[in-house]
Amino acid sequence: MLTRIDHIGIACRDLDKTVEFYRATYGFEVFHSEVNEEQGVREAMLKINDTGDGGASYLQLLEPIREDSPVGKWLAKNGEGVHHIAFGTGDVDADSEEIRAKGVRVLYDEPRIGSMGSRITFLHPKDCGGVLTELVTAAEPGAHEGH
Ligand code: MC0
Repeated sequence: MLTRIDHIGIACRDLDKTVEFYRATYGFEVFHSEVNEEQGVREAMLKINDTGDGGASYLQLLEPIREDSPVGKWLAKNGEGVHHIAFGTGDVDADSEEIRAKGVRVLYDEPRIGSMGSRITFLHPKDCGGVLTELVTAAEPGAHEGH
């Protein structure tokens, strides 16, 4: 069951500059940052609030580390802006199978590793009204306490 907005992914060209914009404008601080080689991004997670399901909601700022990565390709075509939305679930495997059975293309056969050790998959934007949609199951509580 999808129980929260886990994050909104925002594509940017300069992660440090964008982090500074969110800090100076809204007071949001970096909770965690990492490079995800497989996804081709350097990212910063800004925690907005905890949620009633034991998880949290974040803004995820994404800078491509390769031009031919999903975010690199998207930036070249669209410029900076909202890249995807992610829903949180306690069971990404069950939810992705249920959604696949409804005829929506799930991009991965098995969930892959996302931010902070989470397990993630994506739904094709062309089957979701133009919105690239991610499903996320967070790592066990305590596995990642930030940075
Ligand atoms: C592409 N399209 C999008 C889109 N990206 N539409 C809405 N939102 C997006 N973000 C559209 C294009 O405009 C194009 O439409 C069509 O989809 C095909 O796009 P393409 O540029 O030819 O690229 P493809 O087909 O090679 O790849 C698109 C696809 C890919 C969605 C399959 O980007 C993908 O696998 N994304 C999932 C992984 C990802 O995004 N990783 C980065 C975040 P037209 O009409 O022109 O045909 S990593 C992340 O977020 C992790 C770290 C985490 O959360 O923990």
